[in-house]
Amino acid sequence: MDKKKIIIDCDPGYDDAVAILLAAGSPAIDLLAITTVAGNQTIEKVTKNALRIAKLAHLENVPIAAGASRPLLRQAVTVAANIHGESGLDGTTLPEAEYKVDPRHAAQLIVDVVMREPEKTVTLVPIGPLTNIALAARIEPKIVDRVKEVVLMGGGAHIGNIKPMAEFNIENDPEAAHIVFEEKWPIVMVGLDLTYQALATAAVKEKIAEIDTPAARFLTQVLARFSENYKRSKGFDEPPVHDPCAVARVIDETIVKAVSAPIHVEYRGDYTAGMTVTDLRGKVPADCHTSVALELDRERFWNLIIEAAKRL
Ligand code: PIR
Ligand code: CA
Repeated sequence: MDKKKIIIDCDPGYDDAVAILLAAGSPAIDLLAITTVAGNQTIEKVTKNALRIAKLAHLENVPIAAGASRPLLRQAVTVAANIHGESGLDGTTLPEAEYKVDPRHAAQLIVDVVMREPEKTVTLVPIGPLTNIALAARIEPKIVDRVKEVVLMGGGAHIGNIKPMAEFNIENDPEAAHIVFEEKWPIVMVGLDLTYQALATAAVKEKIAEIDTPAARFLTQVLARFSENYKRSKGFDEPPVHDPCAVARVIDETIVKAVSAPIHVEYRGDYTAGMTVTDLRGKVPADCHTSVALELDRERFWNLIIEAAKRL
């Protein structure tokens, strides 16, 4: 089996950590690079977290580059300390990272990897605000044709989380999201419609708690704190574990089913800035390059994570 080559652009973050572990522990994935963006926490904090998660997951040979510390036009990201804590991973223990961050900007690392690899072999997996991806597309427009696909966690066809109709990753940098969605690369939007089906239930947490590996012990801490914070801050009985859904889509597209639909990002509305306007009325233009994930196979999704935790 040919492994799927991916770059993860992230802001860890509890669920970003799960996504990185899933990629690291999946035999179907070849993780070429990790890049970071300010989102759940500041760029300094999320980059440090990425380095430490990578250490835990034996990813020492994967380059990690820090990227945007703020959105393209807007002043600053609204960090999600209510959900992810002051460090971005409060209440978890990780090895100290001694390995170095790549000297390149995240956007440059993305460009370099996509231009180096054969055409249409690299999938971008953005799971934070889209600032680095927009910058990469502007630094080297050729990447748009070269990338195989962009499978992102963000947005939603029917609902938002940070605002009634806007999801955090899009709402933090709507202009960057607009740039990314208007480029003609194939995009799969793995948004809240899908990730609200990926709830860390008590049964799931029990299964992970039974696994005796460093990654599984860390995952148990992650899911415990994520659950508490989602309960306190949003009233959810079980937390939606968003980001690994995008990685799962790359591993096996039958686990995360998507339908073709035009999607545009609203970036000017008083109430709707950050909304991903998804046209699900049915008649899809032949040149439509976007699709929206709507249906998760929960059992197979959690099995992917459990199997990855066993391997790490
Ligand atoms: C999750 C996130 C931000 C805020 C809240 N309340 C919950 C992060 C996750 O890491 C995920 O990538 C996305 N943003 C979900 O909106
Ligand atoms: Ca994230």
